This record gives sequence, structure tokens and C-alpha cells, in this order.
Amino acid sequence: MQMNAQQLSEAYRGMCTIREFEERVHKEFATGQIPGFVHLYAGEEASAVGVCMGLRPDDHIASTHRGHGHAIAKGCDVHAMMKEIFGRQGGLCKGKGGSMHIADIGKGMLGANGIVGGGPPLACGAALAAKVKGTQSVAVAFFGDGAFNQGTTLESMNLAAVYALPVLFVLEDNGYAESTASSWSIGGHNPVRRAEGFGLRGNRVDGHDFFAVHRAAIEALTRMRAGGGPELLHIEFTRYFGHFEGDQMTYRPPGEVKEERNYLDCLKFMRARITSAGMLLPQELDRMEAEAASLIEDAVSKARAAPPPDRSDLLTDVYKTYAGALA
Ligand SMILES: Cc1ncc(C[n+]2csc(CCOP(=O)(O)OP(=O)(O)O)c2C)c(N)n1
Ligand SMILES: [Mg+2]
Repeated sequence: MQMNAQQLSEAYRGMCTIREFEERVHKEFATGQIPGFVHLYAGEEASAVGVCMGLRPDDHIASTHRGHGHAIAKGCDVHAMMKEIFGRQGGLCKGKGGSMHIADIGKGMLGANGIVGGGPPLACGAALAAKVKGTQSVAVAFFGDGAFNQGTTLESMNLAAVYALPVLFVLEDNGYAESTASSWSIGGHNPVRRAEGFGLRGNRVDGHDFFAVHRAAIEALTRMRAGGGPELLHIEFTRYFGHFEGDQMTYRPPGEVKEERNYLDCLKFMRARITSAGMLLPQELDRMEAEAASLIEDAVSKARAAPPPDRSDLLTDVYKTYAGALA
């Protein structure tokens, strides 16, 4: 799989933007300005970008409570996302959803999801619609190792197999579900074999390696668009922050995160691969990092300056009406 300089730049820029976004939200959360719960995606960037770079605008993704990276990779507006997280007007969901409910249907981002295992059934629905309409678009369900043991996920894999739906199940295995280790909680200890039991093709991928993720995603998506049916990617990586902001991480050995940041960093790996192969210059990568930093700086200052939602909006957007949708 060959990527040209423009595609490489897009990938590196996307991963830097997510990292910068998450590192900054971590700092801002500590100031007490951000309401609600926040779960950060830092360390996992190669998955969102590696998969979403294989998607078309009309493809759909279903996300998780740890959804900022998926949203950025699917093209959601970073300024509107930051306002949403701060709970301000101009947020993607008018500042009324917060981190765990960021959605942008126009971009094919069906939503972050506070329900563990809530995304896979949504992806099945989007894929069924695509199949019925014959659009050749696909749906991706991102979900964690904890969600992999939820009934909704298992039922979705079965339904997708039975209906031959174009769903890519992306198991993002960051080693923990809250404080429970995935090495303990996944019965059979072999997610690919579990997927095969449901009739899905499965593939295990090193989630620190953008190129490995992207290659595996492109291959799966190509087969799916040709009618090959659902597949699973088991992507393994590490999360750099706690389960949620405020988590003391007493269940992780001392030094684990420091080691991982030093030796298991998808951005460092990508930079080394790109520069050693002479595909882009180090200065070009430095420039993208600086641009990501100033984009996020701007997003934070605009979010801080934006007003909260108006009281008159309190009861709007509570229920969705589908009246007329089928006409
Ligand atoms: C149905 C449901 N059960 C439990 C929870 C509480 N909960 C929130 S996140 C989480 C762990 C999820 O772990 P994983 O799927 O591995 O995702 P990660 O947080 O590691 O990204 C749990 C149990 C929930 N939100 N929804
Ligand atoms: Mg997990």
C-alpha cells in the first residue's frame, strides 16, 4: 500500500490534532471549566485515523464514550467540538450534549455513546440502510474491549453476519475496561477467533503502527464494498490517561504509562518511519505539530469565550420526531 506525501501529511496532521486536542482537554478539565465526564483518546490515534482515512463522506461511524478521536478523524469541526465539551453555544450539539454525546450526522458521525456496546447496533442500522439503498457505503463500529463482552456487540456481529452487512467492527483494545484488564475479561483470550465463530473474518493489528492499521482497514473495507460482508479488526494499543479524567489509576503498575509514552507512541513511530524513508522532512512534521497546537489554542479560547446555551433552549432537542421521514 503506497501513500503519497499528501496522504501522509493528512494522516500525521490528523493524529497530531487528536493528540493535541486530548492533551489540552486534560489540562482544561483540571481547571474545573468543563462539565461532566471526559474520557481521553491519547495513545489510540492510529486507530481512528488509520480506519477513517479509508472512509468516504457518506460512510457512517458509531463511536464510544472515548469518542473525540473518532469525531476528529471523521471530519467533525474541531472548534464546534471544543465548544460542545465546554458546554457552550456553537457546540456541535448546541452545547447540550458534552464530551460523551458529540454527534454530527452530516459528517456520518452517529455519535459518541455513553452506553458501552451502544454503537454496534447503530452501525448495523446504517449498514442495512446502505445495503437496501445499494450505495456501497459502509459503517464502522468502534468499541472497546469491555464492550466486546456486551450482548449488544455479540448480537450485532451475529446480525451483521446473517444479513451480510457492510459493517467493520473495530475492537479498540486498550488493555482495560475501567480497571478490569482485557487479558482477564475476554473469554477465550482470542477476539479474532471469537469473531470467526460468528462468521466474520478477523484480523489482529498493532495499534501503535498507523501503517498496519490503515493497510488492514483498507483491505477490509475494499472486500466489504464488494459485498464481502462484515469483518473485525482487533486493534491493540495503550491509553495514556485514566479511564476518565480524575481516575487515580491505582490498578496500573507504577511507571506503566511513562514507559508506554516513551516506547509505545504511534506518533513517534510514524515520525520515525516517515523521516527515515525520506517521505517527508522533519521540519514539515514540526510545522504540522505547531499548526495543530495553534488550532487547538484557538478552539479553546473561542470555547471559553462562548456563552452557555440559552435558557429558552432547555426543552428543545429533547425528542426527535420522525414524522414525515418515511413519506
Ligand atoms: C451498558 C453500560 N455498562 C457499564 C457502563 C459503565 N462504563 C463506562 S465506560 C466502561 C468501560 C468500558 O471499557 P471499554 O469498552 O474497554 O472502553 P475504554 O473505556 O477502555 O475505551 C464502563 C463499564 C456504561 N457506561 N454502560
Ligand atoms: Mg478498554
